[in-house]
Amino acid sequence: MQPEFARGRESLCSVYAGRVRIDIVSIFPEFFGVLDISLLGKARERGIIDLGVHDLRDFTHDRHRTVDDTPYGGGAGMVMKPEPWGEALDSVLDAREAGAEADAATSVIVFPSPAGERFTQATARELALEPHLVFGCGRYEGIDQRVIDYARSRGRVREVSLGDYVLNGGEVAVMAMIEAIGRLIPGVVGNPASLTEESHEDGLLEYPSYTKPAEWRGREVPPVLLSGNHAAIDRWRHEQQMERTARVRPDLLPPLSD
Ligand code: JAH
Repeated sequence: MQPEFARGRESLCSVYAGRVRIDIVSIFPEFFGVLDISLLGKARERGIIDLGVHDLRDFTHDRHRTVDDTPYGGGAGMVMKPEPWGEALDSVLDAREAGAEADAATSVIVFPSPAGERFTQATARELALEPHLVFGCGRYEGIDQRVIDYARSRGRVREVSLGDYVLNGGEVAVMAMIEAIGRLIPGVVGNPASLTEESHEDGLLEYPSYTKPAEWRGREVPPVLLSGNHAAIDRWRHEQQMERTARVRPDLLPPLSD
């Protein structure tokens, strides 16, 4: 039996995949409080996205709630211990498998890492189709590798990087990924056309946008946009996209052939 919100939605959007569950494991669960007041907060209220944030330290058993230890083989910094991670992942995945009659094939477990595959709009589109996402936020020098190996026995694991820079932990990366994924889930963003018109959806950077007034501080809106000639406007916007992309992100253009 489908819940009421899903039935109402199907008539509006035939690709609606149903309720999406997102679990986050972090030593800073409070960090994700802003998700309640953002765009995604509305989706949660409407029952489209079901979010669970879990404190990794709740899965420790010592007085100091220890989550890290020194690295085998030596080296700088600390490594996240496997035991709390094993219990946290078991807790989240056991609950899912019991409640949704799901199995290991159902869940995607995402670990943000500077050593992961690059997160792109294509990654966001893939993950927006999944019914269950688990985000594991590492800190320090990373998580004991056996945790990632164990996670592969409990779901499909993706180690993903937002870009070639190092953060202090996965939390900010997860926030960015959830925003990119969440807005692609039907019903989260009001106007679906605004999704496809964004930068990257067609592989080019966006054209520049203007609104009223037609002149501001001596700067005029390009006259073609006031012409009412929609073919000319489409052509101009495409030229702008090509020019911007070639100038700022030539890596996004197809390779020049000889
Ligand atoms: C740093 C765990 N590509 C962005 C990114 C993602 C994750 C991390 N750093 C950068 C990170 C330390 C510990 C994850």
